[in-house]
Amino acid sequence: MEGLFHEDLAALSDLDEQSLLESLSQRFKQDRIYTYIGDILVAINPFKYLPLYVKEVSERYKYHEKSKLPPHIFAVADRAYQSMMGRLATGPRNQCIVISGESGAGKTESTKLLLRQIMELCRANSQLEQQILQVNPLLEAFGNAQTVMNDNSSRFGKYIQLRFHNSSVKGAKINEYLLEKSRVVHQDEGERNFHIFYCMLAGISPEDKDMYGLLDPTQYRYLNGRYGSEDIVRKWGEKYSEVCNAMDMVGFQEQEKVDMMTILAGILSLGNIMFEPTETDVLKVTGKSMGWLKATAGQFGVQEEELLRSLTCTLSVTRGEAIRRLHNQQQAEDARDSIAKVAYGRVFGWIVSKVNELLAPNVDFDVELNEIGILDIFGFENFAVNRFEQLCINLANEQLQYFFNHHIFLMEQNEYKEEGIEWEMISFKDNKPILDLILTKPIGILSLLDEQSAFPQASDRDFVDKLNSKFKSSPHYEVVRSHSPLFTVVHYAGKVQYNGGGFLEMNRDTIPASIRDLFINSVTPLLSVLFAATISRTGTLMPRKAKVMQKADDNFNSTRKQSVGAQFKHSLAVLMEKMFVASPHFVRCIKPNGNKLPDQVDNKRVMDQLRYNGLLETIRIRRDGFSWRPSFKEFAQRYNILLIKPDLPLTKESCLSILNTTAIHGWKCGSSRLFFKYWHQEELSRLLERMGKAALVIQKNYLSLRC
Ligand code: AD9
Ligand code: MG
Repeated sequence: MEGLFHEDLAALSDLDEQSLLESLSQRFKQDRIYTYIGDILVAINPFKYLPLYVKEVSERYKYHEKSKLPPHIFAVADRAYQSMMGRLATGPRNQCIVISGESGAGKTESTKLLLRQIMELCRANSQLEQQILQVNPLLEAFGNAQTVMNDNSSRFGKYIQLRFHNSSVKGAKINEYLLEKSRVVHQDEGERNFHIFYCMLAGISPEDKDMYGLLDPTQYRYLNGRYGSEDIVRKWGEKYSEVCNAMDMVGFQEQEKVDMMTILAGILSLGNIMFEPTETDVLKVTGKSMGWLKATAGQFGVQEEELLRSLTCTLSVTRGEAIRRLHNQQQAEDARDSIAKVAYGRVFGWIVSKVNELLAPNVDFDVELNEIGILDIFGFENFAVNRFEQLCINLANEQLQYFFNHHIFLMEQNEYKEEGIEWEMISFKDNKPILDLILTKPIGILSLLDEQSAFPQASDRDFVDKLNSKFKSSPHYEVVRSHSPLFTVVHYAGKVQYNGGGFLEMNRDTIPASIRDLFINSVTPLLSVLFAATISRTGTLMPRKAKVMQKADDNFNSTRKQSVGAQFKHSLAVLMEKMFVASPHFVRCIKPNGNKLPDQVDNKRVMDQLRYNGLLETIRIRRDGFSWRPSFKEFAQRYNILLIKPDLPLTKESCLSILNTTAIHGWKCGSSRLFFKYWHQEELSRLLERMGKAALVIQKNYLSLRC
């Protein structure tokens, strides 16, 4: 029984699914939430405070030897940092930490802990570090919301790139992926709008409330009457001051903050405008709605009549002739909601680009910067109703699972084959066919969606019919017999039924020219900047003047606007490119139960996650495989000091001579590289360190002799 609850599962000789589950859950019951599988960290969300992250622990994990301390997220930070500094091993200096797990599994908390510890490790320029840490509360307030799966669910994906020169951080960049804008206008049962609305309403002073024209929270339709108890409101209020502090700290101007809050207030008022049909087909806005219209116009800094016009009709120009098309009630409501979504989306994009401007590294171009990237995306989701956004979120998770599989299983085992290492193949669940189902051109779900989105007359039903006819025999697709446009994708993490309703519109995401013009002419400076700017290919906001410097994006912007699906696909591809050339570190988060409760393990749930994460196969490959595979040249260059022969040729023979002087065993030699177990790196580092210390002593003795 003893070895069963081991800190490193890859060290166990015999393990099946049941004992893996048992092992993890026994550790969890003792509040040991972290476990290693070789160099991979498994983290189970405790859903309670644990004294694991205090100063003393943080200090202990700095420059430590992995095998001497219990598994910890801080150890991952340390390893990434040391590898970035070139202290641990050969391989690319740029690092990426990939955190995965379903919604509520603990990815964002892990990201925050990693960031904090990395900042601790490179203590040098304290203001920049504080700014980098302060970005999080700001992004969370605008980009997170309560869902049924997580009270603080990330509704956007982010890749944080920390840039270093030598040991100190010089700047940071945040890439954001696909904010779930539809949440601004609609939330399903048990869910909320973005945190910032509640924070603002709870924390704002009475004077500011008047200034922004805000009323009682229960009045706002977009908040759906879900405000909360007194206790919750107090917490929102505290969060608001935190957000305001963060904005000051990061460097937002006073006027920018005022504008931002005014736009948020405008979005809330806008949501309350209702339309009444008349006999003449012209929609009317009366009574209370008239009041909301006036309020919105004031808050957005636009003319009331023009706002009304852009809600109730569409103006299009055909062969030089302006044609006005009146909206019906549904179209007017859609126009209202799309203004709210686009305004919120632009504010969010602006915050991210502003943060990037403020955190951009202030160094000469010829200074080489190394990078640690941390990926925290939205986890796999399966709600009662799954929309276009869920498809994109789940696609991102498929992509990450593929990245993991590729690194851990494919690349490694291919190398064994190529290099003539004796090896019994370990099979794994390859999710490439699911990625292909969604991404392949011209016949993948996203391409077919684009094809249908290009037809103004096409309906969501047409789109789903098309999917049904193309994929009915695919093992990863299921046709759903229903009047609604439903379809099912069999993802790596389970079946998800999607509602195709709204897919075409969300994918097109066009803003009518009249709405753009309305906002460009706004007297609220920020609003007019936001609408005069363009959104870059990666989804970030680019003011017109920045565009001049971005030739590639310029070319893109001069062509037809890309669909949301195509943009997302592109930004994922760019992300993967970055990640494939960095040294990866994996953190696999596990959600112990669906109730968000401490000390509770739902065995079936956890087993499902272990299975779809492929953890058992991962244990096997980490136990039997060789995760560190330096070329002869890389190895000889780094470890020649062990032979005290600096001019050693960088050949296989030299490597073997070096290794023969050590007591290290269990490695193998291929035709162009060496194959090591994950723990060998630490053993070799220890030898190097000992050698370095010995060299110092010799130098000291030599100097004292000369004196
Ligand atoms: V989502 O895909 O964004 O919906 P995440 O990011 O995986 O999801 P998150 O990190 O937000 O989940 O964790 C959910 C909640 O679990 C947090 O709000 C905390 O209340 C709780 N949590 C997660 N990790 C820890 C931890 N290490 N210690 C204590 C934790 N609580
Ligand atoms: Mg999250």
